[in-house]
Amino acid sequence: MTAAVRTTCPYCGVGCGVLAQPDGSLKGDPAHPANKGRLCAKGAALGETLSDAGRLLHPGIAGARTSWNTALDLVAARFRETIAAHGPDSVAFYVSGQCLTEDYYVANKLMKGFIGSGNIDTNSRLCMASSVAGHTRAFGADVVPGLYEDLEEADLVILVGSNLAWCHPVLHGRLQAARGERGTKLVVIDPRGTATSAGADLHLALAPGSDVALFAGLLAHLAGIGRVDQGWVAAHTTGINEALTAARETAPTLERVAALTGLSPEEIARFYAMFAATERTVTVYSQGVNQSSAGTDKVNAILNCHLATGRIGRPGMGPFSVTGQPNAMGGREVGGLANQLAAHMRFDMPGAPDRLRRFWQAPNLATRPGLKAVELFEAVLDGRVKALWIMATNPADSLPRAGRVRQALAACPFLVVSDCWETDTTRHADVILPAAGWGEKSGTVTNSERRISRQRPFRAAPGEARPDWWMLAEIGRRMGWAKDFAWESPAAVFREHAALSGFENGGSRSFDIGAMAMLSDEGYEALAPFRWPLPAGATEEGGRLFAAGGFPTPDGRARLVPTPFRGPAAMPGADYPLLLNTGRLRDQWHTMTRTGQVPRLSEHAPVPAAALSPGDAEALGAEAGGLLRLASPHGETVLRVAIDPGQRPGEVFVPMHWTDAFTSSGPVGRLVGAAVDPVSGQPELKATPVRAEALPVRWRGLLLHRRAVRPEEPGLHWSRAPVAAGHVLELTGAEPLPAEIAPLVGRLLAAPEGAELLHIADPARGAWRFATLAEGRVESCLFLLREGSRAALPSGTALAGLLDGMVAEAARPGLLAGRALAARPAERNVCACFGVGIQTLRACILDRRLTTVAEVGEALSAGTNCGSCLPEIREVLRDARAEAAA
Ligand SMILES: Nc1nc2c(c(=O)[nH]1)N[C@H]1C(S)=C(S)[C@@H](COP(=O)(O)OP(=O)(O)OC[C@H]3O[C@@H](n4cnc5c(=O)[nH]c(N)nc54)[C@H](O)[C@@H]3O)O[C@H]1N2
Ligand SMILES: Nc1nc2c(c(=O)[nH]1)N[C@H]1C(S)=C(S)[C@@H](COP(=O)(O)OP(=O)(O)OC[C@H]3O[C@@H](n4cnc5c(=O)[nH]c(N)nc54)[C@H](O)[C@@H]3O)O[C@H]1N2
Ligand code: SF4
Ligand SMILES: [Mo]
Repeated sequence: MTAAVRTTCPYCGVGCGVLAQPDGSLKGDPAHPANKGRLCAKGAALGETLSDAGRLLHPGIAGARTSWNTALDLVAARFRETIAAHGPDSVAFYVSGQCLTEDYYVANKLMKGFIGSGNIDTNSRLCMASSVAGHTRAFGADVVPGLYEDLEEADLVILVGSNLAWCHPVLHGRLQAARGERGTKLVVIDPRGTATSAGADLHLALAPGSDVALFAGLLAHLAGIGRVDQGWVAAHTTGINEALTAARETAPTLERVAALTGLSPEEIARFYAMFAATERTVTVYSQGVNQSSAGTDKVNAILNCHLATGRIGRPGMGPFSVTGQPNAMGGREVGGLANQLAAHMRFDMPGAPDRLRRFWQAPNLATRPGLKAVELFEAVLDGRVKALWIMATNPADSLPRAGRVRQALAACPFLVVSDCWETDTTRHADVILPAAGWGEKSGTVTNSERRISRQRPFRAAPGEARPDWWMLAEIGRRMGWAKDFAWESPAAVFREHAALSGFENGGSRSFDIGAMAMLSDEGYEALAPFRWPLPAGATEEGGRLFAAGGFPTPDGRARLVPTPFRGPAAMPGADYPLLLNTGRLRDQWHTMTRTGQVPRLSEHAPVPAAALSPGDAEALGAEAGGLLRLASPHGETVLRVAIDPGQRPGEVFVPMHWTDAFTSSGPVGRLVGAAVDPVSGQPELKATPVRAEALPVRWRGLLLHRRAVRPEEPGLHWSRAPVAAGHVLELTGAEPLPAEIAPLVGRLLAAPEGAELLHIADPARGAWRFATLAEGRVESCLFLLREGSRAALPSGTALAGLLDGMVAEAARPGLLAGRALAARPAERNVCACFGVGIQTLRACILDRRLTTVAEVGEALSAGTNCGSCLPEIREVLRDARAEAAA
């Protein structure tokens, strides 16, 4: 590589541009409009995920290596046979918002146009389906009307169920910078106190699932004080009376809203007054809204308020659904959900199926929607679906009732999985197809503001890994549709997708990138980020939509939708008295196949923990760092305890990231219920009743190992984090250490044959240290402490150095006592970009009397790169100030 390659970050839907430089380093692309050079901690650590180690390198059948030809022939044959015997609805694809648009287009065309079933669904069902349904109900199509600039040009930004500081850090950084300049007010609506709410002017910690009541109350309030924009509403909408009637029924008074939401009438009144008084208002919403059994109504309750005030599509105003995955939007554009067709066409749109049939010359176009994710896996379990291809998603961890999903995967007569790494899902596959990953494949993604950007390759795919679109096209050809799946490049797929978006469109469908239908291969290579719509002949990229109406409905008007209130599908009761909320942490990405390899990204939160309010922790007798057994009707797990004053009493929060590969706790998805929204089919991932029980801690330990070992000891809780040359596992034992510890130690150290064992035992103090050496290198180290011991464990990072290099003969006696092992308490990283830990930060702030984040940045660089840690730095500053004053 001689010139820098412009590409796009593969993580969140902000869609930041990344420059891969000739020297192999990566940085934010200053020319990309989404990030203008900035990256968050995850984006900045992308370079550390590019190792070939651990990648799937060759196709495999039943665990044995095979050739692409054999694997593809088998997949095509088994799909053909299954369809011949049981019909097209007996097969399915389950794909992902992490597929590129070109991959997605081919998958959808193959399933809906040629196989002839609607059975292609995507993990976007768990993510954006309620927004898609809400947009479609209100606007007539799945369209985000605004732009990122609107967050900077607003006077009031409302974040509903969004932890923007951690989940969309660069956009959050843009918002914070704008607040600094124009004093934008920020309201955060989230049951939990988060890094995002810490910086807000108003945090409404509402009862889980009560958003509809809050926004219905807002609509009724706006009407009550005459803030409805009557002229705009009359010209561009229908349904206001019905929506208002329903809103007034749900929320006749502030007191009623207060009763439903658990907020005080004063807080609610303050929020309503801010909304009513501020023309330039943007309402951003994310998974606290979508992942709910009332998700679609939550979306429409928000959209109703913007439509009623005509605050849409103008600078600094509008509802703004931020997307999670890098190509959540692209997947919706190609129709990757089971209830969509392609290019924003739907089964229920007059003329659409026929138009698509003609465009594709499809022999067998699906005539009705297919199975949505949760139903799809039920159908696999009960045998209706007999052949399934899973691509770029890890449902064994990320679907609700993950235990049941695993039963379905195990029961599936023919399971194909394409991924880049081994996962809890690939373990069940009959055929594994190794996928080219980020930095290796070529195509496009669409971010939250409708901007289409290129992902470009800058390194060779390892082994025989190939891009997903190629695998799908190969299967299409091998199933007998050679000319329909004949593309030779992603550019050719993109042209077809663009042509379809413009085909017989004439302004009837918002998604139109017809201008790209004739793009040359060179043009595709050079394609700069642009926003849709961009119809044939357009000279300017798409901007804000709907300020002057023109909605893609038959009458051109938007719909206000009545949203009667209902709470979560299952509420806490005697058996399951707490409510489980799940979501994201700052430095991990989903099931950790990539971010879980990067030491500095694991430092922010090295172990999965269940966050409890101080009151609940006390009532349960749970202590920070102790163990908690959590159980729901679907499964149970044991996790470490974190005590968080930001937790609402009665609620537990558990991050979604950890899997069986990283912890004995496994995925929290095992506990999560599968109630779905009746309109969108999106599961309620944020509200499952659970019960909790504190477990005693009998001993603690730390295990350093070259290999990613998975101890299986009864009563042992462990979680693993990567370090430079291996892994460090935190161990917590709920059963007493055996009197004879040698067998346990042997199993944990798992040393190779003939390894040398060093040990220091101090049973009187309840402390033991062991190391194994093979060929002059440390293989593993184990530190054990009986509960109550006054000794301390070393920190994982201090230990990590032991895996570096050879250990000289003379150094062996000192190995386990050496300075490297000084019992330094582990320091949690605050700034992942510059590796600044919490102790260092506090010490420096107190020492040098720092008072602002700018001063901290100057002193330590902390917070000066991506800014995702600024909320935490502010908190440390506040605490330090309080301490200094006391
Ligand atoms: N670091 C990081 N960033 C990511 C991802 C990641 O894995 N890691 N994933 C990306 C993806 S795919 C997505 S979809 C986005 C998700 O981004 P977000 O939606 O911001 O993230 P979550 O943590 O899932 O949930 C947001 C908040 O919803 C709150 N919530 C729960 N129930 C309710 C409720 O009833 N009402 C309201 N108002 N709020 C509620 C939760 O307490 C939580 O703080 O993040 C993207 N960005
Ligand atoms: N409890 C709970 N569950 C949740 C959520 C929650 O908040 N709580 N959030 C839900 C949401 S919003 C989402 S988006 C999902 C995410 O859940 P998943 O999609 O299951 O999570 P990922 O870990 O992102 O899985 C992506 C997989 O694709 C692989 N991969 C990466 N690049 C490629 C590629 O180019 N090709 C192929 N073939 N594979 C690739 C990765 O190695 C990884 O195994 O989780 C959902 N599940
Ligand atoms: S905010 Fe971070 S994760 Fe999201 S696209 Fe930008 S760099 Fe990637
Ligand atoms: Mo998502």
